[in-house]
Amino acid sequence: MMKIGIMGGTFNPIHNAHLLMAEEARKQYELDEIWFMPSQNPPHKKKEDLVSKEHRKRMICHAISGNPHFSFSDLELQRQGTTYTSDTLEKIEKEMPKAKIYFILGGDSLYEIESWHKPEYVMKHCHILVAGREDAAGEHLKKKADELKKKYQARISFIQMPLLDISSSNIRTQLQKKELVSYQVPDVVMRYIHFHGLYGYDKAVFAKQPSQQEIMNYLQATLRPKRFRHTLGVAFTAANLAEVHDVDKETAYLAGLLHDCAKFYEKEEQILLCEQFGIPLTEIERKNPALIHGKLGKYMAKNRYLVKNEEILSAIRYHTTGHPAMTELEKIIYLADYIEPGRKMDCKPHSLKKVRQACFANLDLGMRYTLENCISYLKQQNQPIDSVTLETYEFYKKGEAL
Ligand code: DGI
Ligand code: FE
Ligand code: FE
Repeated sequence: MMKIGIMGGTFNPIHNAHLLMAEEARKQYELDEIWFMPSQNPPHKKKEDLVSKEHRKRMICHAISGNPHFSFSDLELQRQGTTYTSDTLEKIEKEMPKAKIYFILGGDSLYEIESWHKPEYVMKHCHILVAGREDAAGEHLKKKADELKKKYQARISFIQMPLLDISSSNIRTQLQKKELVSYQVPDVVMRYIHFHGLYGYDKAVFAKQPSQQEIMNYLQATLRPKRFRHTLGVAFTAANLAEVHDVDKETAYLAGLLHDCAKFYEKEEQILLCEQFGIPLTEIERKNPALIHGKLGKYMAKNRYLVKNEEILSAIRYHTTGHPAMTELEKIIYLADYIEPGRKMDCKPHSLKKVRQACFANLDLGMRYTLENCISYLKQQNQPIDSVTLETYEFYKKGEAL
C-alpha cells in the first residue's frame, strides 16, 4: 500500500522547518512520497503579503529538487476560489483508492482544525501527523490530540523533531526590514527571493560585476531545473566550439550561461517587462512570444548581471533568430543552443550528429544545416517564420557544403 504524506500550507515562502518536518515524517512513518501542496486562497490569511502562486510554486520546486521522495502537487492551486482540505482528500481518494493518506501539520494547526470545513470528514479520511515538542506547549498539544481522538476517532501521531523557531511570517518581517534569512530557507530560495525582490527585499542583486560562480548560482535559483541543465549544456558546448574556432573560451562560456536568462519569466510576463523597460516588440514577436527572450535576455544580462561586453550581449540578443553576417561568438551561441548534449530531438532534414559534426568543422555550414532544420520544423508545426530567421537563412544557405 502506498503511503503518501501531504504537506499543505501557503508556503509563503517555504522554509527549512517545513523541509525538516516533511523529511522526519517520511522517515518515522515510512512514507513513500511527500507531496508539497500549496493552497490557493486560505480564507483566514491576509492577501497583501502573499506572493503569486507561480513564485511560491517555483520556490517549493527549487527547495525540494534534491529529494527523490518529495514532489510538488498543484491539486489545490489549480482549483478556483477557496480550497478545502476535505475536497482535496476526497479527490485523492477517488484517484488513488488504495493509497493511505497522511496529513502533515505544524503543531498550531491542530488547534485550528475544528474550524476547518468539514473537520469530521478530514479526520476520518487521513492520518494526521503533527510536529511534537518536549515542553509545556507539547503537553498541551498532547491533550488537544487526545481530545480530538476521542471526539472524532481521529488518528493523530507525533513527529519527533528539534524545535525550530522558523516561520514564514517571521521570515517576511525580516525581509521587509532588508535582513537576510540565510539558514532559515535553503540558499536557492534566498537567491530566488533576492533576484525577484519578493517580500520587499528589493536590494540590488549585484553591487559589482558578479563572478561566473555567482552568476551560475543565480541562474540555478531562477531557472526551472530543466532549463538550468540546458543552460549548462550550452555554456559547455559554446566553450568547446570556441576552443576549436579560436574564440575566447571564457567569453563563450559566459554568453552560453546567460543566453536564456530571461526564460524564467512566463511569456505574458516577458511581454509586460519589455513594455516596462521600453524594449520595442514586433507584431510577430507579440504573436510568438518564444521569440522575445533574446531581446529581454540582453537587457537582463546588461542590467541585472552587469555584463558590459557588447559581443556577449549581442550573442544573447540574436541566439533565437540569428541575423545575416553574424560574429563568430554569435554563431557559436546560436549553434551551441541547438546541439548541446541535452538536446535529443529528432532532427530533419539533417541528423543531429551531422549538424554537430558540421558545427565543429565549419561554423557557417553548421548555421546552414541548423537553419534548414529549424525552418523545416517550424513549417511542420505550422508556425510563422520570423523574417530575421529567413534573412539569416538566405545569407547562410550560400555557405558551401564541405
Ligand atoms: O530558448 P531555447 O528553447 O533554448 O531555444 P531558442 O532560443 O532557439 O528558442 C526556440 C523557440 O523559438 C522555439 O519555440 C521555436 C521558436 N522560434 C525560433 N525561430 C522562430 C521561432 N518561432 C517562430 N514562430 N518563428 C521563428 O522564426
Ligand atoms: Fe533561447
Ligand atoms: Fe537555449
